[in-house]
Amino acid sequence: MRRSLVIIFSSLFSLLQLSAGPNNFSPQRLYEPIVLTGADLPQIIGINPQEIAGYRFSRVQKRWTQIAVQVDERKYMDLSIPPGKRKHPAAEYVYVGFSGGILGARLARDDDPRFDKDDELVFMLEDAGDQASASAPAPAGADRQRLEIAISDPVNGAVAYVYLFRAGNLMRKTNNLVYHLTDRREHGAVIETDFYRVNYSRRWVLDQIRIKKSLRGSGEDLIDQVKFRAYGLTPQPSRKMGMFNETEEFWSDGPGACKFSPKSGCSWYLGHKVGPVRVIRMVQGAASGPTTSYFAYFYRKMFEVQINYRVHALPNLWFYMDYDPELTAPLFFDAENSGVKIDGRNDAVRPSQNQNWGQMSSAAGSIVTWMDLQEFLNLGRKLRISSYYRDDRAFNDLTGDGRAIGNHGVHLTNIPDTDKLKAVVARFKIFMLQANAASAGATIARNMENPLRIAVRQM
Ligand SMILES: [Ca+2]
Ligand SMILES: [Ca+2]
Ligand SMILES: [Ca+2]
Ligand SMILES: [Ca+2]
Repeated sequence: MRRSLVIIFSSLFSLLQLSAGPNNFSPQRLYEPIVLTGADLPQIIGINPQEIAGYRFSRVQKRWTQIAVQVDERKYMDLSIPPGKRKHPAAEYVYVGFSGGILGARLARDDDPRFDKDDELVFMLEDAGDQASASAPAPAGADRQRLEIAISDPVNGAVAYVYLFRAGNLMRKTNNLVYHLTDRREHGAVIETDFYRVNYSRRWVLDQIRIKKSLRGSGEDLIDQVKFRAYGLTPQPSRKMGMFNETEEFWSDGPGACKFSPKSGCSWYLGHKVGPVRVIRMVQGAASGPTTSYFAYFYRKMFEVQINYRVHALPNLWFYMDYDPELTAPLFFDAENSGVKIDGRNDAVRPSQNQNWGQMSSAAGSIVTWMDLQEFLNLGRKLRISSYYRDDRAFNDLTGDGRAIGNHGVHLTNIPDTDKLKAVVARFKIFMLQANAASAGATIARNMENPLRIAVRQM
């Protein structure tokens, strides 16, 4: 008995060794995309993006399987307000090939229609496979030459491989991604993958996150809104404006008047792109920060928001999650607190020195938020970032449902003037987890701090 168990274990072990593929990465790692620029892939600069095809190899089956690969062409553009006048200077890499949007034809195509050094190539780590020997014949319809991309995890040493081939007339593999514009004036939209669905009711207002049954969620909406506050959490007396603060709704088109955008609004829509691997959505402007931009990237089981921040000096800024009051027994976790009841009654949470992750787990699904505010920290010693937590059904911050449910995020104070050509870049990522997930934020934060390593080799 014992002997046969040993045999089973050792043959399992050799199978595991044979499949060096994505099985050896942590489940949280497999949420990540691999984003490479042309500068990372000089071997394929100059080829037509339509001709790039990606494959994984199975050593057990001795077989290639095509995977979804996306090329997003980019160009560096002047986005100053007013255009060319440099009162609010800005220049940014923007994605081209967008439909609609205020920049119109300027975003229609890249200056160089081939794959160039600032264009991005994207695929999912989850789709990677085993290493193929140089003598393995190319897949049908592809050139013999190939580019081997080895992806390794510095946290646990796992390795997996993706191969790029030049192939003219293949059908291309895609993930199932949907972008559906629901409000033309405010650019509301639904974005959907096989595993989750989010809703923007307005340009800056993200007000639904639903985790589907395929990821062991219930499909119910988990959040009230993703919230931003400038000046005060609630309106504060101001000599010029009366009672005043700014919110994610103000940065959409009001209530209140903004004079900065070309259409006298508070922000405007640059466009969106749906590709085989990810959806990109771009918004520019946040009231008196008219060159602040909000880029969002939606992948299979997570999404990422990048804020390019350019604003005059600001005394107070908050960014936080606010949950749906109907969730069943939700719990909050961060680096200092574990299993705090989100029930609309305040909790004695320990402030987190390491404010970069938070988690909400509920019977309808769980999410981990992770933030990178390093470029804000680099702005000098006067600026302070502290963790923000508030669970108080009697507190009304005046957007959404009027209750503070498990609010967690950050409070920045004494932000200096950043209204300059080069933005202060902040990123936050939202990972979708199954119902009642155990605390996973520390693993995710460790992964984010130890990014995957890439080695490229022509064969
Ligand atoms: Ca380009
Ligand atoms: Ca190009
Ligand atoms: Ca509570
Ligand atoms: Ca609320």
